[in-house]
Amino acid sequence: MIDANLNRSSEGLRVLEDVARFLLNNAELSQRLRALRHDLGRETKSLRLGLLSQRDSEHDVGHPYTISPRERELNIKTTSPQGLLDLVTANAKRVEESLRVVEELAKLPEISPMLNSAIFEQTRFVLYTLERELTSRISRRNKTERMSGLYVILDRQFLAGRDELEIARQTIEGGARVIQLRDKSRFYQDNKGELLLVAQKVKELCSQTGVLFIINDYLDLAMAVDADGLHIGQEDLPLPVVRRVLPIDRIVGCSVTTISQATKAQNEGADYIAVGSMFPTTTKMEAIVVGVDILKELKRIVSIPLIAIGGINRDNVGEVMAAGADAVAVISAILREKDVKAAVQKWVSKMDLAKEKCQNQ
Ligand code: TZP
Ligand code: MG
Repeated sequence: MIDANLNRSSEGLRVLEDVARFLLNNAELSQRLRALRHDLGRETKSLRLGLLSQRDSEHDVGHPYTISPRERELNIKTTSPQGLLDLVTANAKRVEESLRVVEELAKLPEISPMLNSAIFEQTRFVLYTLERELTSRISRRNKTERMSGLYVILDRQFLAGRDELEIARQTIEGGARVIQLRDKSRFYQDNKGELLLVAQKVKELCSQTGVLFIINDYLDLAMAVDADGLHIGQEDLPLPVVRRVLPIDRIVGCSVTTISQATKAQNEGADYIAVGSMFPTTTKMEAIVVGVDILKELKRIVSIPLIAIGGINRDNVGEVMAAGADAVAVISAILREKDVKAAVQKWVSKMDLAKEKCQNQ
């Protein structure tokens, strides 16, 4: 039992470690998982020869080949993971359960002199936290992978009386991939109930069409409407606080103007960053023009998606994409158009062309 369960736990840990390393590109998580696997190996090193000499896999009644091929096939069909999230959950549980078995065995008087039960208990608790972090990363990755193309910010100020839902519909039909609801003039500040109704309708439309739905600034609204994520700036609630409050599968975007703000945001768990202003803009009065070149530098330094923002129009969007933007966020250049759908369509084809050009270079 000890041999089988130590094998189970180190194998399961290796699966989790490789998911963190090769699929999530997360050095920190994969190192923590590796450290756990190595610690366990060290703890049980002195038992290794004894355990191996007791091993008799061929006569194990649970050996996979003791059951019929048909039964085995059925087993594989019913227990196979449906996706990465399933795979991680199954392996985390495998490790947690096998650690628990060794922990209980280590309490027996004939085993306790050789194995310290408390070590297995501690490891199990470390893994509970790691399982949560891995699950959170994977469920958010399903969203951040969609963070590309055109990101349209719906700000009431620029709607000139038009209906948010109608403009959202046109934006989506035109081909935008992300919609953010923004209330910079704080029109809805004292009327959150009304904004909630608007947000619910836009969110419903986004869910039906597979478009990401982000709320700007208002954490309460993002929670109430179950948005895909929240976007914050440097003066909003701190990122770690937002991260702690939001459900683990919701994304957080952060506005930055410098390299150090960008690395800080990434380290604190931002899922994407909005960099800008790329060019002069009259939309945000306090905007600092940081220029396009910062994108090239950030591309080398951070691994989360980069959203370029500020003063972007159809003439300069190619330059922004060539510099490394994963997505482009726009307010005025789209919302000032009468025919929003047609405007978005033109943007999307321009961006597709620019992307093709980048890939051919
Ligand atoms: N952050 C930096 S610039 C900016 C924001 C929100 C305004 C972007 O609006 P526009 O009209 O696309 O320049
Ligand atoms: Mg803000």
